[in-house]
Amino acid sequence: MIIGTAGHIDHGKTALVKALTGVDTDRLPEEKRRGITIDLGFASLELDGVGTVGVIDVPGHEDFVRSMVVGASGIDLGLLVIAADEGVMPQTVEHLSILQLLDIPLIAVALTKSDLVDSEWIAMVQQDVLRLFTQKQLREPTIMVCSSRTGAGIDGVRATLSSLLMNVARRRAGDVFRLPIDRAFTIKGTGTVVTGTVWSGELNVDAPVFILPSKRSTRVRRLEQHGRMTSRIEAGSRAAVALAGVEVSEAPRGSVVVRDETWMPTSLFEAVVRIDRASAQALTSRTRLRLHAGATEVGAQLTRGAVQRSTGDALARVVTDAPIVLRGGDRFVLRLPAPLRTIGGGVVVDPHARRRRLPAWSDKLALLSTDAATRLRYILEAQTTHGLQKSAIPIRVGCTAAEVDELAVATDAYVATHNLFTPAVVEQVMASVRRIVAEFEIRSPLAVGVPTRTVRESLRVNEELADVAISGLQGSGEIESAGPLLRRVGWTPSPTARDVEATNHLAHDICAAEHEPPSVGELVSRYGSSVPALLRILERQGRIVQVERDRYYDRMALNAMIMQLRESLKPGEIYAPAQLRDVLGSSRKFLIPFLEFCDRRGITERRGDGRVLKEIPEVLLDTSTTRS
Ligand SMILES: Nc1nc2c(ncn2[C@@H]2O[C@H](COP(=O)(O)OP(=O)(O)OP(=O)(O)O)[C@@H](O)[C@H]2O)c(=O)[nH]1
Ligand SMILES: [Mg+2]
Repeated sequence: MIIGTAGHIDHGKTALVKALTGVDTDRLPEEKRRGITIDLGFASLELDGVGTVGVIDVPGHEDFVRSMVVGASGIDLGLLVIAADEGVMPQTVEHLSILQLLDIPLIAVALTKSDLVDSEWIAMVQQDVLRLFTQKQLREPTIMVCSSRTGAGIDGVRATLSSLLMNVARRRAGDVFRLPIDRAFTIKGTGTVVTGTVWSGELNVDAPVFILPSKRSTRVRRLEQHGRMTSRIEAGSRAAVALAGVEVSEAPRGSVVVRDETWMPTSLFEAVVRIDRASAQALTSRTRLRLHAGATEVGAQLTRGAVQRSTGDALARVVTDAPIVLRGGDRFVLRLPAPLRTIGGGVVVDPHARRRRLPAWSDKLALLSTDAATRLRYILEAQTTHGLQKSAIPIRVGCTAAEVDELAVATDAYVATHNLFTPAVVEQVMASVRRIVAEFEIRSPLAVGVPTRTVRESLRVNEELADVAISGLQGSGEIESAGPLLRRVGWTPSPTARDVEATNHLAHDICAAEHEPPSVGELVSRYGSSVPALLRILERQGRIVQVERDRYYDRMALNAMIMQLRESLKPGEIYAPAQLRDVLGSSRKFLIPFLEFCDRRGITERRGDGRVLKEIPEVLLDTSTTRS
């Protein structure tokens, strides 16, 4: 569990952390000199019934809000510190907004410096605090009155934190590992060490890991959790990871340690955003914003789609200046650079969005109710015929691997071997298959079916989706396959009387020409465009054999030519084309394709330009039983 402080400058955050833990987290010389916190501070707190809790102390100064966002990301409880003498101040409000945008599960208020004011004043400040939470539509917080100077109320703070954290749900088990790096330094003898809050998953010593977005791969040398050496770190803890063979510069704040290879950096994502009304009006897709996600800060621009009137929530496409690491469901904060202020934030609904027009608004997407099933449905619809790889879902959608099947059921997704598709897309592709087959039947009434390959090529969709659609139609008894062909169940070719007559002409012409039959082209010019289909009918009847792409032979004539070869050639001896021409009496134009046909059938074998007759059993000579 992790507690993060929040609150206006000088309101007593660091003093309260020290009163609770004994640790002065302001360790930089500049922090000591100026008496303010500049960078994140870390301490551990032992809480009855909870165990060791990590504490992150953040700066309150308005110039360091970016560090505050880093510290507040991934915490379980936001401790909003308000000095009783000053009450609610600008960064009290801004920090509270950030905790809310980051969806921190618990927010509690510590009213410090109670030694400086009387009880009447405290009651007044408490009212202000409650009003602020109401304005932000936040649940009424627990308010703890205390003084770090006198120690009054400090035990009460400790007890209240215990009871609040006891009821916080543990992070999901079996999730992918992620640790956003908030500090990186070198320790003599150990090398590069990075620290951060473990957002999800577990990690063991010696595990191979990656640093993103640089994709640098490395290995875990040593681990510390809440300041103690350990062999394993877990979600919801503060951890230090010693990385093998990595320079500090290769693992800067803002990069992320992950283990699974499915993590990928992104610079285009889709999100639901909520921008405060005053800023929203001036915001265009060219406005340059600062985006804070986890420990990362990056320049970004966003294009908003339809806005929901009541809440101001909008779908948005966000383009970042540099690649960042995001997961479905991640929260982020948006700030305007000049004047620097927080204007809103959002939740990632598709971290790896495709370039497209944003879809219409759906109420399910609302910032505060976007769950994993909603995100999966949204992504699947965006993926259309591309489908969504199952292995990518835990990161893309933001769920554990164990939840994937359940989510697929919840969204009615069609589950193929590797991908998920929406039922609508499967139905749409099935309709295309029906249309392609029907059109083919109309155009080629003599065909026995459409080559399955032709159907797949015309569909132009993910292979797996084509399979799903075709086998779906086979399953429902609409379509059947016949060898490499597909056809409507019940389809038979329907030759007309003219076709039958033309077939006889063709068979006759090919037979009469013996070893020099006319080409398909010549036959088309004699009898018209149905010739190729009619030839295939003759071929299926076994009356003719395709010897080259554009020429069929009468089967009897072809067998006679092969017999001629076998009778005239001595096995083992090489014959040049000229000698073979004399044997067969064919001109070169016919001879070469015929010999190549014989090579393919294993009757002859090529040696240089010449041929050797192969010893083969008589039975294989029947050309109708083997197809090229
Ligand atoms: N009287 C009184 N003074 C306090 C108390 N808590 C803190 N202070 C004083 O208030 C000043 C600021 O305290 P810090 O704890 O540094 O405040 P902070 O919120 O950490 O400030 P930043 O980190 O710079 O935002 C210091 O001089 C503290 O001694 C308190 O309970 N009572
Ligand atoms: Mg401080």
